Amino acid sequence: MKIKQEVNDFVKRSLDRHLRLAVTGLSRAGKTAFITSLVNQLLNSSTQDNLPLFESSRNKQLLGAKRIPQTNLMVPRFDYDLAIEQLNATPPQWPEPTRDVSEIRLAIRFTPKKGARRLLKSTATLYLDIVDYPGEWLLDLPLLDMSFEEWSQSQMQLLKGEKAGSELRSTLAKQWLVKLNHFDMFAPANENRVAELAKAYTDYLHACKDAGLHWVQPGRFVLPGELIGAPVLQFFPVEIETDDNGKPVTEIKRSSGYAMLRSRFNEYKKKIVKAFYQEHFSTFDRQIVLVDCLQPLNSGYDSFMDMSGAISQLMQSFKYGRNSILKRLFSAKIDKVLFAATKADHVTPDQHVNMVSLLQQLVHEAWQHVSYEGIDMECISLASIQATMPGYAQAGETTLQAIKGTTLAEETITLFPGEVPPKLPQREYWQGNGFEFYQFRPLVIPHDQALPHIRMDKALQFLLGDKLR
Ligand SMILES: Nc1nc2c(ncn2[C@@H]2O[C@H](COP(=O)(O)OP(=O)(O)OP(=O)(O)O)[C@@H](O)[C@H]2O)c(=O)[nH]1
Ligand SMILES: [Mg+2]
Repeated sequence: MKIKQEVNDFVKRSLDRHLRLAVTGLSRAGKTAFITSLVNQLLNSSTQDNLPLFESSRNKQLLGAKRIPQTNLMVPRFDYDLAIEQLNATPPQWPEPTRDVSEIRLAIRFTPKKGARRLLKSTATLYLDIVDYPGEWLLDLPLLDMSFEEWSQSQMQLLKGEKAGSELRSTLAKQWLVKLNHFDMFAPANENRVAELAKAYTDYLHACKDAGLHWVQPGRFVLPGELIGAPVLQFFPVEIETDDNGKPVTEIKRSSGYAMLRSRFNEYKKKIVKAFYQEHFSTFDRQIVLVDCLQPLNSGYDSFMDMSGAISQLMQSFKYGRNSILKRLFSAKIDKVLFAATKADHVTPDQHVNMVSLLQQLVHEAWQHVSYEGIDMECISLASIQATMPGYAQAGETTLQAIKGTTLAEETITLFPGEVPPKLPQREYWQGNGFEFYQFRPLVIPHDQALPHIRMDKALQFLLGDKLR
């Protein structure tokens, strides 16, 4: 009896699997909504039938899922209960914005169907860690290969509007540049003065974000988490003349303001950027990148181009080639990356195809490179938490596809929000045309029902399907 039990335990252990799934996207892309829905769908999977595209759910292999304590005790817990509480409020509300990395762990029990596992007629468990982290952190990767001088020069070009598409930035940067002009970087360092200018620089980065721009560097300045006020987040680019080797032509005294900025920049690279890749990123097995294409379409050309740049930048983190920065830091593990255009319920179902092709274009260039490195990639559109219902509206004689939902101001409306361009739009697209994508509040859902969604099952199939066979 005892031996049988031991054999069973052994078999069970060898069938169990672990997977670390990372969820990222730029601010407001829909990360919290996605994780909340993913956890909710899995917790309800044994009793509800709303995941037809998720093979193990369709085949009734999923026995159930429960939350268990996470193993990484240094990272805050993803607050699933709070998110559900807010979605169940009267009227329902979207979960609060989140600002830092967090994680949650699920144990998913299933009946394996294939090969040896089937013969053993055992059940197995997939331990799934889901990690939520800001996509902005991935925008800092190129810093690792830059000196303070190089970084300063590249940022200055943006601040002064010398790079294509940087007009909006340069307008927002005007005041800060005036302040910088009064800063004598070769004089002995004055910490308070540096802190003051760094604060003004951070305000400028926030102004960029508020204006719909996503590509801000250093990324941690706008999402400081517990590092708020720390000197490692107090530096800024300066205008410096360099020689052919990229070294400043002026002699830099160790006590100068310039030396202080440079050493903080180097510290930021080491303690923040490098540490994130080594401590977090290197542990991920799979990645989903959430992209809100609709908000930049609403905001205009600059915002869209900026988002496009940020996505290409973000893709660099999946370049595992021989000469990549990442290769020097750790050996790659990620084998699947899913790109998902979120909030698909903001447009009519006939526009979902366009959402996917637009997203494919956004990631196209880097896509080719990544698939070359052997990572499996896919683009889909989804709504983690569906807030509208598809329907029809009458415009004179013609019947049009429409969506119906309740706005954040509690007004129920039926509308056709517009067409999503299937390709990267040209500047002219915004002239006259414009997009009007409304925000809707979540639907009222009975407490015992899983959250309504669009294609969460497809995402689950891509990300977990092969681990639950
Ligand atoms: N209609 C609809 N709106 C969504 C959906 N997912 C997210 N949203 C909207 O997008 C907003 C941002 O979603 P979050 O999930 O908080 O996004 P996030 O990426 O976690 O944002 P930060 O934590 O601020 O970076 C929500 O408050 C909703 O208004 C969805 O599936 N459908
Ligand atoms: Mg969030």
